[in-house]
Amino acid sequence: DYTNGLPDPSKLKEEILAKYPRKVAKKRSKGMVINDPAQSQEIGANIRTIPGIITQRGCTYAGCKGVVLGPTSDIINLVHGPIGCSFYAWLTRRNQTRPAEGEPNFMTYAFSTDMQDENIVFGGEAKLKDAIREAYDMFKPTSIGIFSTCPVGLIGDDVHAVARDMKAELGINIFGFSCEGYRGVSQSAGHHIANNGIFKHVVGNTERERTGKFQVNLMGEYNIGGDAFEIERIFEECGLTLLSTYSGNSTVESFAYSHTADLNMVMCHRSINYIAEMMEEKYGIPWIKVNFIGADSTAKSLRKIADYFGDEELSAKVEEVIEREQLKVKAVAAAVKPKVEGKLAMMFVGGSRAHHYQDLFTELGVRVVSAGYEFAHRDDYEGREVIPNIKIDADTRNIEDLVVSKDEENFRDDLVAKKAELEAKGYEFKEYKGMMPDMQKNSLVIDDVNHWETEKLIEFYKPDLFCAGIKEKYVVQKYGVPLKQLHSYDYGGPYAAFGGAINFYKEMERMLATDIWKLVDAPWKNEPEIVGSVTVD
Ligand code: CFM
Ligand code: HCA
Repeated sequence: DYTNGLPDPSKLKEEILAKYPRKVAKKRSKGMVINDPAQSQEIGANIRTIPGIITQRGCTYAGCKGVVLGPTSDIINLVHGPIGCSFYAWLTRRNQTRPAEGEPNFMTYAFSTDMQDENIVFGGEAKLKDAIREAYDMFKPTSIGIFSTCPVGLIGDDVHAVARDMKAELGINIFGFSCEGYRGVSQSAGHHIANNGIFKHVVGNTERERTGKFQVNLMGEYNIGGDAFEIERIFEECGLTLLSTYSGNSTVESFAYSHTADLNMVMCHRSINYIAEMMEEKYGIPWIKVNFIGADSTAKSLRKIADYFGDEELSAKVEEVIEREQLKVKAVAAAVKPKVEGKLAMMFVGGSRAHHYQDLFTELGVRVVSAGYEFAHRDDYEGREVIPNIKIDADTRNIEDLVVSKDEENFRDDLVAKKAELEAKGYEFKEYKGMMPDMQKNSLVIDDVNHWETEKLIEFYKPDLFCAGIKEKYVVQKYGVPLKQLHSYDYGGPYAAFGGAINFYKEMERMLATDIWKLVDAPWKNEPEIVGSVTVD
């Protein structure tokens, strides 16, 4: 309970809301919840940002091109639009890849049609076709994805028709995404569009002979700062065969045969769950939730995977790896914890990490006083329900019992309503837990936090650490509060799995066990306006 020794967050909420016009205050009020894990609370999430508010959110194009398809090395991701959308998305997400010997890596390039005024006026389809031909001639890729930016949607270029024509002309896989930035309320819409496109155009295109006893896909692990490399190491040591990762250190080639896996493991709450659900429905591959952020969560997830397969040898191997790794992890935690315990942290990140990274802080005894997502949906906050772990008939692949509403808003309610019915038929149920049930009473949960609220939070809590992204970093640091980027990890990482936990603890020691930040004075306190002068020789 954070009331103990900490100011009452309802005062802060009141103060923030008092500044807004009445209608805005009403809307923002729903997005700010004083947490009580014992209650079933609702939060306003996945709601359009009010114009004029400085949000952290990104756009649909960012979610589709940058997030989901971005970390895939063997596809040419061609942006159809003016050059800015390409240039500003070029290598800004810190995902890494290690292509196999002789395999291409197109991730370091920025491919764009570089539309000009005349293409906006007269249409850009011809230019797009030329760009595809040029990219094909130069790089001979096996697939090309086309990403629509806002102007493309406004002028009505048909990227899907172009993709079909060019696929016929060149004989490689070419597909388009209507992921114009303005669609939806955030990058979340872009994830969904990307999922649908990959499922339709890639998944199931090839078959593959079995290469391991336990074949798995890892979904929602994007290899930021090399996270996937550490997870891959652990899987290998446990004897799990990783067919494909969506999409960190990944290839379109592996997406194409990923439907031959035995199990999908879903890590990110909000970017790839759609493919997991579609694969379950079409191919009968069950999915479970996992989390490899935090050493204890990693151990828990490995045990969950072993339990799923119910194989003694695998379980023994998993226990061996956990024991060996935890020995190293616990030694570092024991050294760092006394130096950082009791410090206050807050985190506002994406649609998943603001939840998962709390496990690392718990391991160090750091208190998370406030947290929120940029674009997550209500489930990712409130989720306390369990959803069925469907046992699918291997022969008939019969999953008819699962057919519930496909309407995303009602999906979970329908599942819950069906729970008793399904239980009676022998289905097992699995956990799908959001952030709120995992957070302390009276912590402040805020969706789509904005610039003004961030300032108020800092003044109110005077946190020892703020976790967010590049847009917040320098403003927060000028307040004398260190900011750790949980999107890019700044220059650090990996932070996933056991080796990652050790790196994170050490980073927290560097950032929290020092008073240097308290010496920083916001420059605008003394000098609200900086007047510069330029001398030209
Ligand atoms: Fe999933 Fe991600 Fe996240 Fe996300 Fe993102 Fe990201 Fe993120 Mo930045 S896929 S929701 S859209 S875990 S890019 S790797 S860090 S906001 S919390
Ligand atoms: C995105 C990508 C981003 C941005 C990170 C940041 C990422 O949303 O388009 O704002 O620092 O992780 O790279 O989330």
